[in-house]
Amino acid sequence: MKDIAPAISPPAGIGDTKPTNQAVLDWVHEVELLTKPENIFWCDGSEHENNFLLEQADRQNVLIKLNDQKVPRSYLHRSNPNDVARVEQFTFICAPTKEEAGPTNNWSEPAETYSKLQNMLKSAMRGRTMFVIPYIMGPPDSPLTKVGFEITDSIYVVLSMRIMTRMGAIAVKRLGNDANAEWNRGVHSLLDVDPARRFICHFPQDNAIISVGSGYGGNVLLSKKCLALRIGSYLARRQGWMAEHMLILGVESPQGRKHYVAAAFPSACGKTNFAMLIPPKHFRGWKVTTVGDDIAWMQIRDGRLFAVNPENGYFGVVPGTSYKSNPNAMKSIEHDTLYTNVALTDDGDVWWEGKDGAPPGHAIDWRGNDWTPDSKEKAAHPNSRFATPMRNNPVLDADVEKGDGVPISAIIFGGRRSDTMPLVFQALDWEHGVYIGATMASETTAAATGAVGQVRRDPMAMLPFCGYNIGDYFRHWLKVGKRLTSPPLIFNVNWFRKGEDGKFLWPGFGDNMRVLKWMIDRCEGSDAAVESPIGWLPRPDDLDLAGLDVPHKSVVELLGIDHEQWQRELAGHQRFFDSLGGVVPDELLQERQNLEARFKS
Ligand code: GTP
Ligand code: SPV
Ligand code: MN
Repeated sequence: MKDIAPAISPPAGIGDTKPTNQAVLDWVHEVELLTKPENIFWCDGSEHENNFLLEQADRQNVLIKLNDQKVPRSYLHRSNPNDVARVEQFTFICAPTKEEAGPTNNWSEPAETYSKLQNMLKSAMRGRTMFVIPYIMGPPDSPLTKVGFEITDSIYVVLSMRIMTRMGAIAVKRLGNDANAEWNRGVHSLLDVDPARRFICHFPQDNAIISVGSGYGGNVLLSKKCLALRIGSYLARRQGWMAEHMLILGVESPQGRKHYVAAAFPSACGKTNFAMLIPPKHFRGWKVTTVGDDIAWMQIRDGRLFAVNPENGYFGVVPGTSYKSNPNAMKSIEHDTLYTNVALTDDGDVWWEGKDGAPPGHAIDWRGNDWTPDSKEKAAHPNSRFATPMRNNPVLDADVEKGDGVPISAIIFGGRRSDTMPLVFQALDWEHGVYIGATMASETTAAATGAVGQVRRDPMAMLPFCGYNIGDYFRHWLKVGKRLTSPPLIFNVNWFRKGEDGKFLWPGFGDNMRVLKWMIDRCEGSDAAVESPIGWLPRPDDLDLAGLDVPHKSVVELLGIDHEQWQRELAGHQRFFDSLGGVVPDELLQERQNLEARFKS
């Protein structure tokens, strides 16, 4: 299987509906002159078009059609083995000055970078089709919604964008004919899928993105990390809203009281799973619904935060997904799903580590090699993904299309920490909550290339996604807090604490409802908590643990704070702030002092 494919020749009536906005036409013409494609395919997002492109992709060996009896209307794509995750070291914020990009981003000078990329793009699409994808991010009637256009020479990108965004005519219509309207320009080319020529570059001041040399997810679906988070966060600060790496879920009590919460966990740390949670049996009558699983755009209205999910689909981690861990995800990916880098069974089904049932006796692994249960290699890549429309989710929230967004009662931060961080605690106030988010850390995962399992600071789960100076980002959070008269409560969770035996102490997944319930009770004014140096903590009795098969001793450990570990943690916060070279706002430096003082008193 491959990423790069020759030009396709669609019949009349497919791929020939040009948008009318002159600014778009001029830009496309410019990219055409540079990249010299064989032809241009103007996407309209229709089903007819999608079916045609799926058939072409199958014929070109970019996709494999799966067994229609097993997974109807679904396909498998294998990316180049050198191209299986985001590449943070090749991701750049090309703001006018290095200072604007700040200490956590790679920066390169915009004029030089444009010229370097233009050189790479010269004739890069020769013999290929250039697809023009109009799309919107956000519900059609939301004031937060943004228009983007992505040019790409990858048919896989087109098919993925149709799942992940509201694509085609809807975007052309929303943009209209105003040549000065705000829209994002995204150019993507596979080039030759060579890591040596792989760059993901953002030009926030021009609302522009250029991505070359990759065919993988977060590097190339420019709507997602590039626009909705990196450029999004830059626009959000200037325009007074927030773009965050957060899931959004609704939780309704048996009495019919409903809250929405937003949660920022780093990549592959449990957002999709938490957003689709099924409460344990004991919680009869409680309902959790999904608004979004990866990105939240939030605005302030009447002193409260309201959130929309800008996306239209889920690009989720496959391994570990099962009817046991996440039945709603399993139902979502049973049909109309585009799989990347999972294993293919002999009967045309998909398989991955952690799927229900016994492994197949033989399969083709994610690299395209023979695989048996005796193989040393994994059948599915640890960062293999599904792209599936959010409409497939059986617990999709009824207000997912609501343009005004849903009111947020709580914001949750959380990382993957085998020690130090208790199962849950609550911030003392907004500023303390911002400090907790700013000093968050998590073990690295396969979602980005590089070492896995290393603890690194990942403020608000935005380290790889904040499109400007992180100090200004912290200031923006503090400023938003001042504008909120009913701010969400802020919590921190850790599903990943381990005991002495190296095993997770907490069962996670559906049982996270027990923690969610405590947080919702706190939002409703419950006083079931004790104050500690790090914030409000539940006592074991404050959590509803009925029917849970976890020893009391483990629960005590999960909710405990080890002072020695926390002294190390405090030193880690200090080192992190020091490493940012003076951009950290005074309020957060003060919060660190307060935390230290609380441990001493
Ligand atoms: P991105 O899409 O990369 O932003 O990730 P995400 O935050 O949506 O992560 P996701 O929910 O896909 O989870 C990633 C991995 O964490 C999967 O392997 C899950 O099985 C595992 N995981 C999720 N929730 C839990 C949990 O509560 N406990 C444990 N132990 N593992 C979990
Ligand atoms: C992440 O890495 O946080 C993702 C997957 O959500 S990707 O879209 O590939 O960035
Ligand atoms: Mn993500």
